[in-house]
Amino acid sequence: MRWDIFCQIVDNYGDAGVCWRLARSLSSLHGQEVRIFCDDLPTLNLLASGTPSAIKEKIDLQPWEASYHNARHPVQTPDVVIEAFGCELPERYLAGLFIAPIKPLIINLEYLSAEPWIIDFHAKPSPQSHGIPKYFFFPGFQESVGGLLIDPIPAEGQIVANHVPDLLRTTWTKLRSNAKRISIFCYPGAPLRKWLENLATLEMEIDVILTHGHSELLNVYGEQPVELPSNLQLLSIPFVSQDEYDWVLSQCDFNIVRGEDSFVRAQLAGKPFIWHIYPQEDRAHEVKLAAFLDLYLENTNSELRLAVIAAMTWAMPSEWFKSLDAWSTHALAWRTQLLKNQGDGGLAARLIRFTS
Ligand code: TRH
Repeated sequence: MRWDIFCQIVDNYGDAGVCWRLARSLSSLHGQEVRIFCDDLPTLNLLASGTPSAIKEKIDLQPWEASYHNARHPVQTPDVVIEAFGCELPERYLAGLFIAPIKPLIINLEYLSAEPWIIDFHAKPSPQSHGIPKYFFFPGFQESVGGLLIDPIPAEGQIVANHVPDLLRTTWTKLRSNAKRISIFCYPGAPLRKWLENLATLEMEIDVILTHGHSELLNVYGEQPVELPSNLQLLSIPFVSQDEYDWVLSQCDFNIVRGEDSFVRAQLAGKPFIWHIYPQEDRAHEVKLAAFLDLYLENTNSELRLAVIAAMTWAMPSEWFKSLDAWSTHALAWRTQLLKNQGDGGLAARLIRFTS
């Protein structure tokens, strides 16, 4: 089938991250023909830059405006149109669909959620006055919803050091072999400075990998630049490609992640993590986090449960770090369970089945 994916990058990288991962899955795993229309091609290209060229070359990346030409004859009608995160299709593109002899299916690809209510809304029609069929599609964890983007599935465990991506080589030479390794990718509201200061009070060596922009974030928080005891080493890395970032997650003992894509990747890395969920004004994010924790902690004992909840709600590391080993074992078991649940191919495969 032919797929047109519409991607509008609002403020962060998540929209591009999800669209790219979906496109590569549809194309490389399922042999679909995919075009992405994006309003910020440089960002999309940056994320995609680490993807093997044999995969990348098959996906047609176009600026948003290129979709307007659809109103000309002959119309290049896709079979499926994806509105990522409910972005609105350009009117001139829609106009082309009106005159197309065979109408595509439009899919409103929603935000990932672990909340049970999505089961009732997933795959339901969204009737439009223009008459082109449109459906809601909810990514999620349960069997009866849209699934997760799991491609590419990272290898279990840590990869040997000689595979270090070029951009990360200098940083990797500074890592200490006995130190715990933590990567950080969170939103500005996190109590990061206090968290790191507390982390430094633990009697162990810890290397902290700050993703792009986070060291600046740290110094903005306090009047003084951060000065921490030497058991804690802070290392900044540049913005890397999506595949390279996945690799970083797999190399750490603990990760702090944020929007939907890094959240899923942290789980596939099989490592403990804090999900710094995107904060919403009406505090809807707290309900979403609780729904995820209900699933994630279903089979854990009360000690680990309390430790994970404390960590995910930004309690200081000294309160829960002693549970890291038990949490690591759980994270691996959760990864196995997740891959089993998504054994039907996850989101990309479920989309194909739904639209075929
Ligand atoms: O960028 P995000 O904060 O995106 C979020 C989410 O989509 C959220 O649901 C939405 O409401 C909000 O934006 C507006 O986080 P996310 O989803 O984890 O996406 C980050 C992407 O960037 C992911 O694909 C990983 C990638 N990435 C890199 O490719 N290189 C890097 O160096 C880093 C740190 C991330």
